[in-house]
Amino acid sequence: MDIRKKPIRVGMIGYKFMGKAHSHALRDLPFFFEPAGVPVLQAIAGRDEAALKQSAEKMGWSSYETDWRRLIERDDIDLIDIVTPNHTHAEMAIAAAQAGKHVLCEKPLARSVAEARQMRDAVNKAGVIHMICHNYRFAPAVQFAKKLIEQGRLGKIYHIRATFLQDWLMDPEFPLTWRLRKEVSGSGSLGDLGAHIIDLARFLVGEINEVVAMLETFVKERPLGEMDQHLRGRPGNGQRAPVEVDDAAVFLARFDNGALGVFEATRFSKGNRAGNRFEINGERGSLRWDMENMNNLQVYLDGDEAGLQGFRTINCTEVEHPYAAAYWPAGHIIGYEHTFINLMLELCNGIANGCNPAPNFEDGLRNQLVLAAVERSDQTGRWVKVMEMLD
Ligand code: SOE
Repeated sequence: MDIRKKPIRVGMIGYKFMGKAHSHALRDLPFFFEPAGVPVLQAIAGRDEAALKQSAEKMGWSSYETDWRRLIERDDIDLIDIVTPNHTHAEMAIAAAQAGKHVLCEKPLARSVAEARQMRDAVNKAGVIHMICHNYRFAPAVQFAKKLIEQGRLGKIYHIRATFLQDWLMDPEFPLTWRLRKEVSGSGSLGDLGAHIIDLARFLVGEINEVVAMLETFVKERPLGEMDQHLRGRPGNGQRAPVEVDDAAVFLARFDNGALGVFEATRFSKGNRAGNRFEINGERGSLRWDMENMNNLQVYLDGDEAGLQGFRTINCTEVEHPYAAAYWPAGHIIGYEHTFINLMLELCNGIANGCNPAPNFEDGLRNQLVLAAVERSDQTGRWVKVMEMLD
């Protein structure tokens, strides 16, 4: 490590799917970029010692703790990275902030507005740097879309249509994984997938003012068990329990700037594995992005001669595209894992330079307010103002 650079000693709580994505990003960050602060993979925490030891060795962590509280108490840790299920986020993030650690937290920030607010207040009170892991913002094509919008190339924005479509939970015999247990996850597809497209919409279009929504749970009961997207874990044990969260969330939104949004987050969209897509229409142009083809941005801009008008595909791997120059020569694409590296760059620079990156806990809270408004609208059958949810 370059000794002129500030080391950022990381303690990560959790070590599974997101643990792998974060560990990889932290390790690869100084390989591709010159961050002002260089992450040091100091320790991970989890409960199962054998699995923890194996993961620490495989992912390159120097040590481990079987109690996350002990990790937070250690004075050789600067940043706590939370990659555990949603019900643990608030307690861990608040304890980390109170111990003076910077905090990175997986999405959704919390299970409720009340928890998210306490988390936001705790990091503000402690004066630590905080960030929420909405990684899709950091795809070069999404950042380039933001640049085009900010440059005014699309003019006034009228519409966003955003979806996050999956199908891995459609089998009614798929067990009641933690993502389907309300007390653990807070909500279903809404918080898991909807939170991502709400973040993209807030980033690209602006604040959502009000929503009207429908939630649906297609499979009302599932066997008890715990499995992940790769079908690893414990299959159902025969005993069944009710599903208390949504399988699908569909809502309309009106933005503060007058734009209209149509959102769909579902786990019941056969054939769609990670259909995280948006289309934005402005007065002078339109943009389209699809995560499964994440290097490309489809761009339509007024000005082309009649007969040649249409969407063009920009492969966002040129030096002009955000983050792209740090990787490979133009045309040599990057993937899902690189969105996390780009996010870690902003976090480590933020910590080293003492300025808070985005999206942070303030964004996490704003996102949570939209999630809550969607739920309230589904329950009441009326339009709900996002700010109503702060009361
Ligand atoms: C599962 O539905 C999941 O892994 C989400 O939890 C992630 O946030 C999303 O990026 C992919 O799908």
